[in-house]
Amino acid sequence: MNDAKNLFTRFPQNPILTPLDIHPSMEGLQIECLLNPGVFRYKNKTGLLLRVAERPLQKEDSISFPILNSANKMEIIEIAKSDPALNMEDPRVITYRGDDYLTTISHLCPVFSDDGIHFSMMESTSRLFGNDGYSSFGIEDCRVTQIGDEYFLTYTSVSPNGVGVGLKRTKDWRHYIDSGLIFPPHNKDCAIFEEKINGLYYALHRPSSSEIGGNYIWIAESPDLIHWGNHKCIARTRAGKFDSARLGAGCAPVKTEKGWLAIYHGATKENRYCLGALLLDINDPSVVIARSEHPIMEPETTYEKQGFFGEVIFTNGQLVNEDELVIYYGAADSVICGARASITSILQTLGF
Ligand code: MAN
Repeated sequence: MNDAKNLFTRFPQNPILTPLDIHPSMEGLQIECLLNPGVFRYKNKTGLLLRVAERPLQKEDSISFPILNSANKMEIIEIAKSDPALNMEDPRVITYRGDDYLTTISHLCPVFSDDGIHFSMMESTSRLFGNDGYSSFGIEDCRVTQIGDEYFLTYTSVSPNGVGVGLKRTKDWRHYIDSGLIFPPHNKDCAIFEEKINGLYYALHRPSSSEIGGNYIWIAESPDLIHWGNHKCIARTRAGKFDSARLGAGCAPVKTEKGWLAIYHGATKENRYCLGALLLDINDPSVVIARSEHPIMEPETTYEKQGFFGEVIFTNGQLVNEDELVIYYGAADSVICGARASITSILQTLGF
């Protein structure tokens, strides 16, 4: 097996999008991070569904962050940094009086490009926001699966009820049909396959537990994309490796002659996020044929090592052009980047 740690060639233009490229969703908020885009093709353009993380301009002595209140209105919570009940060790999360909050609220914003490098918003499309008691802390990290002329959006829905997977669908990136939560908390990183296998839809997902069990990749099947069952755990964390603390699927696996190729992220307990690959049986994707021993991409550049949350490469969207896999990814939870690799070279690292 090949030990290559970086099979991907990064776009020379990286980062291709930063918070300065998008305007905030409302007055009083600023964009802190752009990250983890879903990817799709629409009207001969490349589309990215960006995760836009916002909060108010921060003051010296306090921390402030937005949440959606019970009337679905944005409300700002402000806490003095001197308050002993405040824990802000993790830049992403605040614990206050025993309750967890996020330091930013995320929504999803579609942007489009003719060349896959320069992206901008399109007048006729609209952003997606949290809109209920299951998304009052925002919606994040959306995978986009195209089936026919319809796009299925599976995203992380965050609220005091927990972190679950929501499903919306659209045909025009303007009108969205909401199907509610398809996987209840705690679950995220849900990627629906782009075709049926033996008459059923399949999805990778990531339930987790702080007690027995862990942050593992599971697979489920469904007759209708709404009701999911026959859950099986297909990839667990591995001590001493790049995926020792948690792992989660990228987007819809790629169909190859050797099987379904699924790119995933693996992290250590120090929160270093790298990419790996799984090869799944073409007729029964709950069977793992091969798995990366080493990362196929790891944080290397300054924009991946330093940012809102450094040492992170996180992908949940890609395009396939014959043998070329183009991934778009969030770097250091701050900016959007792209990279390319040949599918053949990834399969070689898996022993094929
Ligand atoms: C979480 C994910 C991502 C994020 C990483 C790194 O696991 O949900 O949103 O990019 O952490 O912070």
